Order: sequence, then structure tokens, then C-alpha cells
Amino acid sequence: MAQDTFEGRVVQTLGKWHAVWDGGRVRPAFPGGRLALRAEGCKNRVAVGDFVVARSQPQGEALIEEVLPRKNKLSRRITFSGQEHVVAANIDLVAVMLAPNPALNTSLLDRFLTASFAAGIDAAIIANKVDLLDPQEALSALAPYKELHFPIFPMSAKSGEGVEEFRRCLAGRWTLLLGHTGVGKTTLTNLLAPDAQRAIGEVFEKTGKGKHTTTSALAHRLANGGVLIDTAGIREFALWNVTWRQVESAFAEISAAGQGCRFPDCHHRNEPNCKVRPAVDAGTISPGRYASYLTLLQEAE
Ligand SMILES: Nc1nc2c(ncn2[C@@H]2O[C@H](COP(=O)(O)OP(=O)(O)OP(=O)(O)O)[C@@H](O)[C@H]2O)c(=O)[nH]1
Ligand SMILES: [Mg+2]
Ligand SMILES: [Zn+2]
Repeated sequence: MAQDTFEGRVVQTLGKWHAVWDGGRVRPAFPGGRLALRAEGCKNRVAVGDFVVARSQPQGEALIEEVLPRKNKLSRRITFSGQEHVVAANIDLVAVMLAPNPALNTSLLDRFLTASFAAGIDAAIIANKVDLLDPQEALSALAPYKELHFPIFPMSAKSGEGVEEFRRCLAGRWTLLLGHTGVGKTTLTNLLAPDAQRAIGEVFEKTGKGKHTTTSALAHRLANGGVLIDTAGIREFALWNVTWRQVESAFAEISAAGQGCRFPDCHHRNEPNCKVRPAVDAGTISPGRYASYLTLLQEAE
């Protein structure tokens, strides 16, 4: 490697601006050379979590010259442009947070779990704001996920209750925190990484309409060697490049029941001799999960 180039990992992106951690310090950088060209169909060539090679400039910001091969990436589809947005790359764990306030949104949870599954990334679930949670409602909402053996962390990011268990699970890995806007991701991030620089409730970039908030990601280093990536302003999350078969496999209880269907390519809608529909009617498959499956199936098709 030339003397003025260095390898680092992207810890923040904000438009063209990137923060690259070189192992010692965090340095500002821009995509340079061929990386500066607009990528076909993709909003961002460089994402949080990317390993990059950058070249120092005599004065000012470094130029990112190369993005090293990724072990995985979590992407979403930008609905109004149809483009891919790579939310983060090289992730070890996706932690999906939900909370009773604004709403216990399990359809968004199913979306995140499907995207993580398709990306080949393990997922865990955080049930935040236990202080506001109706135990009965929480129990029934989370029962299907417990049965599917997703790790579940009930907590209050405000009081700190239950946070220690989650902290331990973060050690030594890069975790991407996802969840609907307002569930408490930044509150938790500030608790775990007290030097976090972002204000609670801050929203990064807004488009003219104010309805769509640009999803930005910011990585925080924790004392135990882990890294937590906070994302902001998610209200919707469209799937990017996910096949119907991946959707089916992401719903483990549906693909298991589907083993007995008459047609090997049964989509479990209204096909004759489908084994999934009766399981939903009998209550062995949660109607909410099945509804999520149908929505995501249609989107994948
Ligand atoms: N009662 C209660 N309130 C909480 C808890 N955790 C967070 N909050 C509150 O929920 C509100 C939203 O929290 P944020 O941390 O900004 O939510 P966020 O997920 O980062 O939202 P975005 O950045 O918009 O995606 C704040 O007013 C927090 O104080 C909790 O455990 N209990
Ligand atoms: Mg936030
Ligand atoms: Zn079927």
C-alpha cells in the first residue's frame, strides 16, 4: 500500500461525507476516483460497516478509493426512486427494537427479520419501554418469536432495566439497531455509548416533503469491543432483491408447515391441498405472522 493510503472502516455516512475509523482515529473522507461516479441503481456505494482503502490528501479530507469485498449487506428499496439503499455492511447481528409507543408494530418487525434473513444476518428482538408495556399484550405479540427461538430482550432504555443482558450480547461484534422511529434506539445507544454525539430525537436529513426521512446510520464503539449502529427515522422499509422463496424461508413456521403442501412451489395462498392455510385457521400459525408473510410475498413477487 502506498504511504499516503490507509485502510479503515466506515462509521458514519451523511450524504457524500463519510467518517472512516482507521483503528486509531476517525477521519473525514469522500468517495474519490471511480467511486465518485454514481452507481447504477444504488444510492450509496459506501455504507456504514464497509472496509475501505482511502488516500490522505495533503490538505483536508481523505479520498475513499476502494470498498473491500463485503461479507454481507442489509439493503432497503427506496420506494420513490426504486434504488437500493445499503443501510449497513459487514454486520454480525441485527437487533430489531419495538415498543408499545408509538405502537407494537410486529409487521415492521417481520419485515426487518425477513430482510436480515435474506442478507444472512442473525437477528435479535428488543422489546423496549417495558415501563409502558401491557404484559398481556406483550406476551401475546411476542409469543410467535419466542417459539421461533429469536433472542428477546425486554428492557427500558430510559431506566436501564434489562439493558445489561443486551450489552453482554454486543461484545466483540457489529450490531445494527433497527426499529420504527421513536421506539428508543438513540436512547439505548446513548446509554450504552455515553460519548454518543447525537442528540436524542435528532433527525438527520429530511427531503422537501418532510414525510420521508433519509435513513442514516451512525456506529458507536462500546467499551466491550462491540459496535452499535444506530439508524434514524425509519417509518417504512421496502425489501430489496428478496425472492418469494427467501420470504417463505424467513417465516420458519410457514416453510415447515409448507413441507406437506401438494405443490412444491406452493405459495400458501389459495392453492389446493395447502397445509399452511389450515394451520393458520387452527391457530398453530399466528394470523399476524401469516398476514406479514402475504404482504412480503406479494412485494417479493
Ligand atoms: N417510557 C419510556 N420512554 C422511552 C424509553 N426509551 C425511550 N423512550 C422515549 O422515547 C422517545 C423516542 O426515543 P428515541 O431514542 O429518540 O427514539 P429513536 O428510536 O432513536 O427514534 P428515531 O431516531 O426517530 O428513529 C424519547 O422521548 C425517549 O425518551 C423507555 O424505555 N421508556
Ligand atoms: Mg434516533
Ligand atoms: Zn401451501
